[in-house]
Amino acid sequence: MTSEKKRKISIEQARKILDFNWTGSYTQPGPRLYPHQWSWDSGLVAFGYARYDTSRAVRELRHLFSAQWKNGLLPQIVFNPEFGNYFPGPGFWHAKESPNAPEHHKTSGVVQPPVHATAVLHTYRHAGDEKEGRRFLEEAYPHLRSWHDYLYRERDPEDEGLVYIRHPWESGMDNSPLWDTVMLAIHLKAEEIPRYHRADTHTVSAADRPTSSAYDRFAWLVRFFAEREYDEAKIREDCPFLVQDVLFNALLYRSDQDLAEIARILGEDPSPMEERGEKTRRAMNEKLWDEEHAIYLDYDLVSERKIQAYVTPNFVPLYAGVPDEEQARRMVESLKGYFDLENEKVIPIPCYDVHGFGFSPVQYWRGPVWININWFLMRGLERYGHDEEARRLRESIANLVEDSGFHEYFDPFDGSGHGSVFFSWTAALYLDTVMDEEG
Ligand code: 9WN
Repeated sequence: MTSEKKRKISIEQARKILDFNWTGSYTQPGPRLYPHQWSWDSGLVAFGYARYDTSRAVRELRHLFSAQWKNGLLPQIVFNPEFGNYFPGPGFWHAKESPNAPEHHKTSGVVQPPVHATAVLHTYRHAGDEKEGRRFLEEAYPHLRSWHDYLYRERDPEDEGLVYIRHPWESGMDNSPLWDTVMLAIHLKAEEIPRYHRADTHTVSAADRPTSSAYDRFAWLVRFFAEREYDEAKIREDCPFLVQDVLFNALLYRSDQDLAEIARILGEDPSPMEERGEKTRRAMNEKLWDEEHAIYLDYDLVSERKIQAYVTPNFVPLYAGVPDEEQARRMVESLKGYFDLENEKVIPIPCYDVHGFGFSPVQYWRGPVWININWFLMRGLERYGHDEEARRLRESIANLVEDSGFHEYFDPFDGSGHGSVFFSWTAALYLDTVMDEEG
């Protein structure tokens, strides 16, 4: 089969997968493993829908916003009552203990990376009908403002410009080596471990998923939040997991800029968002930048130390425009140590240094290739004018998906697919990647 024909078939398949996972109001990230609505998945699939059906992107984001908490928290999961087979479900979260929980939806009580203002602006720019697009901007704007207000108010109590996450699930990279030292410090006695039944290990290979000791701590943290009725001030008093994460803050900075742009389009004052974003950019460069390795590092607020885990999502500040030109040039050099950007045929960038301690090619977030991280990095390389590297990365993303299928993630050595099949953001970002090339 010619590569052109292969691409045409894969584009059709990607659309079919998104249609298959579309429930009528949101897109399931993966048909069996992830039946509910996930926050950053919804933001990311909007980039695929923007290529062929912006009204779907509008409905996707609208459904997520309809589950926003009264304090602005945009939940990681909006539960669909039709599906019970996911742990932890609403009965474990007890989100209704919070006076801020939404009335008409059941949700989890944590968040995910803030890609939403970026997704909304992108959807608007691709909307065929200018009036409809503008109406959506008007509708989304107050939700986005209160989402960012929540983050800066509740997650940046010292007013540093950096927001913290309080659970690995909030990072979107649940099982990353980034969290190892923090999780190690959570000592649990047998009687402190909540009783629960996992659903994930019945659907996909248990060996690829987080260990049960990681899940014990995930579940324990959820119970910790519920016991404090999701009161952020009470939680931060003694929560053992409080991390200023690079990916999260980089995406927030990017979203701040996009929210400022939305304000400009709507004739509102963009300066509060611009100022807040600028403070975040500066703080990332002052506090999180690692001069020696030319990468940004996460900061653990509990032990008051940088987390020395050199994961590739920590190069995503390139996508957001956080580094200056010289920092970016050094970052790209450093990134080349993780991936052969000179070689056309290789598989895209793994999510962790293949020589890093605790690397695994197949374990969830501990080394496999994720399409969203590669897509951010590709856009980052473009942003700083590394066009040739960006082009190679684009080709390798496209080739991997065309050869292996629309999996959740991939082994960086042999390209085999792992995790959920028919994974929505793989399909959506594949579409955005290859259709970009075709104009
Ligand atoms: C917990 C849905 C989500 C993604 C995350 C990914 C995975 C969930 C899980 O799936 O996390 O949120 O059950 O492991 O790590 O990034 O949003 O696709």
